[in-house]
Amino acid sequence: MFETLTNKLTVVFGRLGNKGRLTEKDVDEALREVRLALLDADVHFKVARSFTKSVKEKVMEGDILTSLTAGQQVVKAAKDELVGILGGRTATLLEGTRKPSVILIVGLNGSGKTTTAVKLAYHLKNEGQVTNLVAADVHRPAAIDQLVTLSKDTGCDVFHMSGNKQASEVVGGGIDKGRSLGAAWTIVDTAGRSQIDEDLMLELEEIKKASEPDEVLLVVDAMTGQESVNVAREFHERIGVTGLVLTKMDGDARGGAALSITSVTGIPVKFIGIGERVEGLELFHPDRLASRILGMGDVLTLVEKAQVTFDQQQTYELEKKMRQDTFDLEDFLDQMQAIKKMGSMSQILEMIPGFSSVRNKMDADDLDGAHLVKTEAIIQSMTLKERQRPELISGSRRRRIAKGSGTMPQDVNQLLNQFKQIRKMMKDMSSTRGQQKLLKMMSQR
Ligand SMILES: Nc1nc2c(ncn2[C@@H]2O[C@H](COP(=O)(O)OP(=O)(O)OP(=O)(O)O)[C@@H](O)[C@H]2O)c(=O)[nH]1
Ligand SMILES: [Mg+2]
Repeated sequence: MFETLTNKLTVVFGRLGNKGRLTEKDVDEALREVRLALLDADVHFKVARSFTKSVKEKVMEGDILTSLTAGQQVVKAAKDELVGILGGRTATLLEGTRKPSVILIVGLNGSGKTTTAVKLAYHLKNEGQVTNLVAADVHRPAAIDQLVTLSKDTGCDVFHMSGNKQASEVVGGGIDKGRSLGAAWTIVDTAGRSQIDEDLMLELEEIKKASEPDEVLLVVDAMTGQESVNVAREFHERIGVTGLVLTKMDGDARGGAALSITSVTGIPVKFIGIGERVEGLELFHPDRLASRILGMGDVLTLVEKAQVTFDQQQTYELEKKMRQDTFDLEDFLDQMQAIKKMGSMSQILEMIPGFSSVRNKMDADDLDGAHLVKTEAIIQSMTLKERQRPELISGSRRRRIAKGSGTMPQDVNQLLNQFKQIRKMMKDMSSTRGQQKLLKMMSQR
């Protein structure tokens, strides 16, 4: 997400952040580069202009040029401003007073409405809230099947009707169904069109009247560029939009346009879609995204993802093993497989502070595919005893394992060394002193 932008900004701000006192010219030059990088990422020109203008003003008003940490303060001013552009604070879903609260999902054709409806149901269900879905796209014959199939993994009920039904009728039935299930949320997937046309708007108005939604989420494909700003404006004028979902933020979309929407229309972004899988939805946190864009990482999201992925019992046992120093290669394999569930390795690395600069030097394939597959193959070629006591692995065993996994003895060696380091790090971390050290490292960011 925003790789190119992040890379450019990391260079500019990295250079600035390392400087003590600054001249006005230093700041102007840096901000000029920032503005070009923003425009290049398709951020709306007015937004880019007002961003650099505000940062400059803050810097000059604050009289910070002569400070010994001037560079860092400029970076901080830029981050605060970026957070503002992205909407300031995290916007949560609007709940109604009656149950279920109704969420209408609207948007252009192919923007990701159906996928988002399912992801959102999965997200809410994971939070322990009963949620049902309604298939109100009555125009495309395959639409109902698509929703039903995608929802299988969520375990949420999908309401649909056969025959020639009006969308608003289906919605009414779906809300009744939600009520009978005791649902907290009913999510309505609606039909899209290739352009904003009158029929669609009339139908949506009818659905809105029939369902009195608490939340109207407009799904916007982040790849559509500046046009997305107009789409948002028009939907908002006709239907009244309460929140945005930006989808396809996983690609290196020049998603800057999408980022300018809030600033231009005043509608907050509530979620972002990052991938086709049902887990690929994140709450939109302006401060965290700003950190990520500026190459400062996003440790909080990473921790939350880990919490969802690892269950409590597993975490407890892992901690015990770390404390007692009995973590073995069998556990390592389990962990690796669990981490894979958190998302792609490159997505995870993106959230680690400072990693964006290292990441460029690494081959994405190496991160996501080849290397992990190799590591897994090596561990799988070991006997259980070897996994539990890697120190048993002698030269002849090493050759056997390499042969079994289609790798070289050096690869086996490398893995064993890596594992030793990880084990040592874990032991350190599980001590109070190690944790204090880690906290100190993180708080210095
Ligand atoms: N990479 C990526 N693909 C996505 C994301 N969200 C949706 N898609 C893909 O985009 C395509 C269209 O998604 P749908 O959910 O069918 O879009 P829709 O708005 O319901 O489409 P219509 O009902 O035809 O208007 C599908 O191939 C999805 O898998 C995302 O966040 N990232
Ligand atoms: Mg759809």
